[in-house]
Amino acid sequence: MKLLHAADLHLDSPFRQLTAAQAAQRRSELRDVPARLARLAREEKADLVLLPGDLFDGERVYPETVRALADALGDIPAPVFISPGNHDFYHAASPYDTALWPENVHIFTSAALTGVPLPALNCVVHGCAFTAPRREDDPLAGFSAPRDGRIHLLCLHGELSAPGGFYAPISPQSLAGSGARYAALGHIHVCTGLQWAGAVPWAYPGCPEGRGFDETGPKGVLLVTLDSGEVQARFHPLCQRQYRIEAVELSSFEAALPREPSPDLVRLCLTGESAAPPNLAALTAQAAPRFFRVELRDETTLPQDLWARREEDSLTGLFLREMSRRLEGADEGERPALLLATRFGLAALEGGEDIRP
Ligand SMILES: [Mn+2]
Repeated sequence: MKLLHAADLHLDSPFRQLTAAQAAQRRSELRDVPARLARLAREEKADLVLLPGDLFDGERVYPETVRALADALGDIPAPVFISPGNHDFYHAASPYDTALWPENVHIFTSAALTGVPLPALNCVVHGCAFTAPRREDDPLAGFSAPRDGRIHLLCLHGELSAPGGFYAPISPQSLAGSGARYAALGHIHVCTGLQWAGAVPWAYPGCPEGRGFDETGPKGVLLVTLDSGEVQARFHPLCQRQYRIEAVELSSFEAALPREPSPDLVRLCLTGESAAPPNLAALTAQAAPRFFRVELRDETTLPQDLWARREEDSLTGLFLREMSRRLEGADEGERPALLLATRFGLAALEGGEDIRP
């Protein structure tokens, strides 16, 4: 049996960090994820599609987004299960209740775990719904799948953690005690690959498109195969663009830029030594045409030989001694401001050009 497991699409995410035009483009690309997912399900001949929650980012969902999701899922020649999560929790006015959904799509609407038998696959899919933005109980508490020869699968949105969480804290013990053949989980935006709670395999696929620099690298879905006793989960990238964070030596900045424009959203962290702070505005303008979006961070340090001048019997020496003393005691958060202060101070002392932007 082959499963397609995807979660956390977060359709209609606002993409607030982008310009209005870029945000609209990203929302449109995100809206295309269900069609890509459906294509993959058809190509891979998936027997079942499990979507454990956060398909929508929030309450405000464009009608065209709901239509795009429903149409794409209807194009999958296999049963599809949705377990609404904390971002797209089930309620009477939610798209899960108001929209028309294709016949092959089953949406769990109860907070209590419910089993849906699929006799053709000799399988039962157990799932439940968030019915509010939070739930603090373990949706699996006390659950144990009957040993009836059928394949019992879980489709759940929640955090695998100790009790006390706000997002359906599923305890590793209750997962291990569930007797499931596979637990398709949603909520964590990083792909975990296949993990085990006792004898129960579980995974989070992560989100299929990154939406910020906290969601970097290739994003996608899991293709899970269940054969007699064997479970395998294969990550399949589905994203159109990636968020990437890369270090670039200031001295080779131009050479580090890609020749062909990159579709990605990239944060370049400038490294190396520089007496003056890099002109971020100019460098950003230079890099901008090479990426869908680029932002720069200055992580350069002052040249070592400049610090050697702290031995000088001069005002500059006195100033550098004081600043290096402060830098030694500083934590990571304070260092950038102190380095900038050192640069400003040196420029002022040496009569250099005013380096303020
Ligand atoms: Mn989520």
